[in-house]
Amino acid sequence: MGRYGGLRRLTAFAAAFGFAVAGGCLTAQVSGTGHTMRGAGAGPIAEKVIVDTDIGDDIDDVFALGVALASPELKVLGVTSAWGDTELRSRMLDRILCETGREDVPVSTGVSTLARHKEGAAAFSQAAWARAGVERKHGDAVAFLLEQARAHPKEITLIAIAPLTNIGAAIDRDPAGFRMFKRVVLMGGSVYRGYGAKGTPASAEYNIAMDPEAARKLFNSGVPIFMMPLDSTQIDFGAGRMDSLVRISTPLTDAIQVLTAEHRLASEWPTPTLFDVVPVAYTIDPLTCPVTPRHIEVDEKGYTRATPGEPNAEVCLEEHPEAFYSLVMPRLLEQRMVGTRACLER
Ligand SMILES: [Ca+2]
Repeated sequence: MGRYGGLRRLTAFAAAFGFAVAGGCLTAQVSGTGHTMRGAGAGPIAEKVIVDTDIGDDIDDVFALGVALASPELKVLGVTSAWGDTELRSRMLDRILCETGREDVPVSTGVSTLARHKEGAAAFSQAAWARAGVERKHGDAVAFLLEQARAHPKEITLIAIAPLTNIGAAIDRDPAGFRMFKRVVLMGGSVYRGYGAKGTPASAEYNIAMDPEAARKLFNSGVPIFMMPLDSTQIDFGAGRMDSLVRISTPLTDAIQVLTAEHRLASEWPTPTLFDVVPVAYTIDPLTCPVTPRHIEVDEKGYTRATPGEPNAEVCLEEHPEAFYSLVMPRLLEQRMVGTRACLER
């Protein structure tokens, strides 16, 4: 998810928790030596992943998807849209995949939750860019998740960067099929640190709080969980790194700039916070966010507390911005993903 990037989220939570996103300048090198991209065929077999995303609200999902697509260590089997206007999210995903020449990656539409909540003006901050894409029909995300899990038993990492509604629905529909996922790596929860600087008490984090029941189903599903909560994901992109994207022009970096501008107009956040990129980076290299076992309980308001008991999640509790950016920045700046077709609705 995101931070409470949109006004909807702000009005819902900011007053309650009084957060202020840390705006500190991080000093990681743009091009580190710790994480270099392995060439095709040079490393181990690529990890099969599916990304479940609420792209279009906050800005971090487009970074997360871009890094996943630009990483030869990952084989993206598909992308599923989650939460809110899932059809429009799928249309946005189609456009990104078209622009980057990755139309081989199938897009499926998740459970719409438009009936459940009112969309605020900022909820789909990137709707203009999304609506310019070509409209078409998509398959059902829940069916796709279960088909893929059964087709590749214990091989797929599900990267969950949205409210967990699709995942809850998949568990309801076919719990044994869902257990065929190798693991879920999620951005979600808040164990000790809430929204804001270190020391801020735990928050009801958005991806969990929007659908706590689905989160509980996931934590009880029996699938190994790797959890990247607010404690480790409030990593500011910063003005300097935004500027570095301006110095090149690829379909992905151009899209990020326009989408960041759209998001800024809607949310007034100056620079992106890369919450959702942390689980992608972790999936590529676990040293970017080392985990420790915890027993996590999800309450009905969406708090995720560490309580005594048998561990049910591996949790990254500290951010590691230097390792994170040494992996992320070369992928953004050195990729040259280019599509060959027109991607806009005429
Ligand atoms: Ca998200």
